[in-house]
Amino acid sequence: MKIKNQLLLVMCVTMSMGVLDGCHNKEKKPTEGAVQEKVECPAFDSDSAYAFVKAQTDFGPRVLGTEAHRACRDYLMERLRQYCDTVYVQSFMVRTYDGQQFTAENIIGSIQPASGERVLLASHWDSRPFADHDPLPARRTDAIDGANDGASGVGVLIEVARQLKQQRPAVGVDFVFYDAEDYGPRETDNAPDGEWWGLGSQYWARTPHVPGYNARYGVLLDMVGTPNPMFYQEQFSTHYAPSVVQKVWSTAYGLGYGQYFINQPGGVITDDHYYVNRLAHIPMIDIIHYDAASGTGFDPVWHTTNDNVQHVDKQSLSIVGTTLLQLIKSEK
Ligand code: AHN
Ligand code: ZN
Repeated sequence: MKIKNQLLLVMCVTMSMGVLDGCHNKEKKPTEGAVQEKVECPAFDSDSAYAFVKAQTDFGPRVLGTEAHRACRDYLMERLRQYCDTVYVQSFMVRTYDGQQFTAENIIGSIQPASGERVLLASHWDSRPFADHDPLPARRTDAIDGANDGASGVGVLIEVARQLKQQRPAVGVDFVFYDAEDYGPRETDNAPDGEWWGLGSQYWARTPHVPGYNARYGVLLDMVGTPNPMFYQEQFSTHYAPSVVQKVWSTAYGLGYGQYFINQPGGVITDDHYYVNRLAHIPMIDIIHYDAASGTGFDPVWHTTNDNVQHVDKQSLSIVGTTLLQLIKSEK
């Protein structure tokens, strides 16, 4: 239900930044499987990434229509202006399953926007308006902090952007923070049929920030802050973008992260990457913690009031961020 469609283009203010020295990853010999060649890369700083996660949750739940949502939008734009060359904001109206209407905003930061060779990195930045899986029934109408569910991926990506500012990639990179991912119906809602999750990515995939936008591939992060994460190969990812799954999992393996990036199929998850694959036809995968034994398939704090920053693990952020930096630096 598009009532308004604004596209704001904001040029980035150039900041003077110190230049970091090269690679901090030790060379390691692969023992099995196809491993991507290691390239020089900047060091992902997990304290910095964690601070970017906490800065988001400090606003409170970033629920559509709230002041925290507006304030966090401004914060994310500021961070992208600092680390990217060009920042875009897409404002559009969404209608949620319960008949409400909200302004939603996708926030995009681009490095080397003129390059025709691009990689898309994304996460959602909104937080769920209700903790419908909370163990305490009385808390199930509370909004969630979404430290893992939303903020973790965004925090990793801001830190990746900060590192790439210090060591420029050979390709263009777009950081896309999708809004309105997590306003899907509760199991107890009698929702009308419809595609109620991923509203921001659906809008973006139909109306990209740059007309005719394309990328070599995309990587979505969702719930990457779980301690000892288990990144099984999500099945829409394997279906639509098998070579991207191979590339990312072998890159992680080469970095010594084989125990976290598990070479086995995971869930079938209707996440933002689904719409990017289906509607924009850009091959995109989802790096998402999956635990078949947890009941929900996700982290135990998923969609509860316990999804707060204390449950976000710095090492998990580092595993994902280091893998992304290696991936980007291997693109020629
Ligand atoms: C469903 O469970 C329908 N979608 C998972 C997408 C999601 C929700 N990611 C974070 N919160
Ligand atoms: Zn969620």
